[in-house]
Amino acid sequence: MKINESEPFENGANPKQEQLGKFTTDNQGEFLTTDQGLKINDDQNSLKAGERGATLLEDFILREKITHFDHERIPERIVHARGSGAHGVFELYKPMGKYTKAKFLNDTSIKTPVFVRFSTVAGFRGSTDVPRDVRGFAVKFYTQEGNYDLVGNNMPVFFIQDATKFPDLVHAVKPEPHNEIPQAASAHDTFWDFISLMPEAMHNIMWLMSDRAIPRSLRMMEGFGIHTFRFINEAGKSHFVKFHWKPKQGVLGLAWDEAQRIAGKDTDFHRRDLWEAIDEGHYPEWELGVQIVPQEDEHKYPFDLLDPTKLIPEEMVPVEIIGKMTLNRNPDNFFAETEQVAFHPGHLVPGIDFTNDPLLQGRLFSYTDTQISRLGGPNFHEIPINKSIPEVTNNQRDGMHRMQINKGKAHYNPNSIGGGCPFQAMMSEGGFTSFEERIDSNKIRRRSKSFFDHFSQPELFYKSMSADEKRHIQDAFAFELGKVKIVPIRQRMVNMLLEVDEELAKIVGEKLGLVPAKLPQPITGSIPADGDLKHYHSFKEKLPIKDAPSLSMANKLPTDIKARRIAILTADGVNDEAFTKFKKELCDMGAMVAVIAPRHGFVTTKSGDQYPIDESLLTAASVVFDAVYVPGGESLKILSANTDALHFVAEAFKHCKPIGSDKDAVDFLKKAIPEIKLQTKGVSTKGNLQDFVKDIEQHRFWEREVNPVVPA
Ligand code: HDE
Repeated sequence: MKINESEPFENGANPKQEQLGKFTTDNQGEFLTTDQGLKINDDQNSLKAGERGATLLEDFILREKITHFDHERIPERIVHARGSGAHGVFELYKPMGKYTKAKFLNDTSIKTPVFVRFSTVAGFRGSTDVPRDVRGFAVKFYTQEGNYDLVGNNMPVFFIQDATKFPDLVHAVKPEPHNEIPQAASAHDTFWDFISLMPEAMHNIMWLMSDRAIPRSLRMMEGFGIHTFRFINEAGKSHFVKFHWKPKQGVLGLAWDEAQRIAGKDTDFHRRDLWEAIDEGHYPEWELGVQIVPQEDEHKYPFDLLDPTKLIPEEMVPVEIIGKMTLNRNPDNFFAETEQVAFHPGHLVPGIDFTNDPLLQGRLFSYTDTQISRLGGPNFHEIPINKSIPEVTNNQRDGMHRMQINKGKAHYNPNSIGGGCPFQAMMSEGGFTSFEERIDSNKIRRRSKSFFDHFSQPELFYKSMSADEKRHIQDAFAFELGKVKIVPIRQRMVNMLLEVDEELAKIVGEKLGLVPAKLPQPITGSIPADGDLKHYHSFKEKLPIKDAPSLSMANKLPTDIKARRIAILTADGVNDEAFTKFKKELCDMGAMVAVIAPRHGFVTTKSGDQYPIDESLLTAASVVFDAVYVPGGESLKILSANTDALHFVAEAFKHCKPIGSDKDAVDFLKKAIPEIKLQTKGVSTKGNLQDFVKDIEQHRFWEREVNPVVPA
């Protein structure tokens, strides 16, 4: 059966959900069976030679169960092993026919199902969600023309300019080979050794040292396709395009100290946050934006559009918002969906094509190759989560775990026995054709000179940061390099920073006890054995802008408190109104509110009403909340005598979070934070909901870090 091209996308139907539905089972009301469908009578006792005798080899039920168990694990992804997925839908705001013929970007009535996987890069599958790391942001669009994958990151640039360096980069950042230390961390010798010899990495390194690398939530980060792609319209005209995902939830980060504590308190912090937000109906949304550059303008910019270590500042080419993605359904089964999903930047639809970005070109080989070893063979496209909506009809045959049963004997093209089927599609029938690009050149192993400005964009990035963001970047460098044992590597990095920004180099140098020095030219470690050195000199191109506000997270705060986590810290004897009114009003605004008390069970208010406690101080930690509110009442006596309660508030203050309270909770706050200034920004002690909510929208009050009052 062939799926009618448009039918499943109309009438609000979700064709992917329907397709997946055919593969799901919940065992409800069913007998327990073997893999062959045989009903099992006893699944708890193996077959033995007598009640106390040895187990018999004959026990095929036992053998099947244990054999299957023995093979439950598949190799984890070599990078991006730790991830979280969700289903959703993409809706187009306006037809993009002027630029692309892709159907899902032309018809605003179509709702395209998507599956998204967010990930960290360096850590193993079971590692923490909150290391300092790039985050993967991979989206599979199940379009009526086949699957389109936008496999991006939460940062708009990459570390290297050529795919051949990727294995080196990944070896350098992964745990060191002799002792497999450290896990999910870049703060070690091999990573910084490599980076200090790789000036092209500096732009991505600046992003990595910024708060972008410790997102507050997967819901609160931007996504980028990084490479320049092409849009191709019906007339065959090409435009260059860069893709952006802009979260409606704002772009927010954690404090570094907080991230390290979360790694111990809740390693699944991001996974849990995404799951619970979707589960509770706070569906995260991102708008899809495009930066479009006409083909004729390819050489108009002081950077090369093919260089993946460069972005196009939004101040130079604005981002046009064209649609919205909503994540509205959690996976039914982590392994079947999130683990087995296979992304590939080469999964294209007509109307979208590649450029010659040498990093992108290398990726096109890697992704199929890695799925073959990870998912066990060439038929991974048949795994339900990877299946396209249009039926697959081709002459690919056999291989491990083949599901499709192809009838007939013509499995080659051209054929006459099968009536010439399956047919090639003409362009008018949706047949894909590659963009015809004229190339007249020597075959050569060399980088273009236009790729050798490694520092103007890192400088622009640093200069565009707020004072708080700059301080975080300085601290991050000092932390990471402080963990490096080999001092010459630290020195090379501090010297490298001098090429980016003198102030930054000096401050980081100061923290490490080093004085930045000018690097010799050429400074790149990517010089071939017979390389002519003159080809490898770095330079700094003059950018037409000095400041790009679009790069700063400080300009991307949310405008509401939806799905933000607020702790109401209380105990028995709390004043009824203060407690119930605040809780209700915060929940009505879409916040995720948890009642935290010294023990589990119920909290009894002053009037004797009882309310369930969500988490006790035995298990809860302030680091997993965005803000804390302390209502007044007799409860304050209990809290004042509880060191965990005092620590809870002090830690929230240390991490610059909004703290709200009733008037009578002031003494409790002063006991928790003796040097607290009640007029400090982000502390509202008048029991005023509006003040507290405004502070939560603000997210953090980073200026508290300048003169910290909470020790460690
Ligand atoms: Fe990937 N990358 N990558 N990468 N990448 C993989 O594919 C690779 C690069 C990205 O949630 C692997 O299925 C090479 C850039 C994401 O399943 C592998 C190069 C960007 C994910 C691979 C790059 C990415 C991957 C590992 C340099 C941002 C996770 C498992 C040429 C634009 C997808 C897998 C998921 C995964 C190779 C560079 C993003 C080995 C060779 C640049 C989000 O194929």
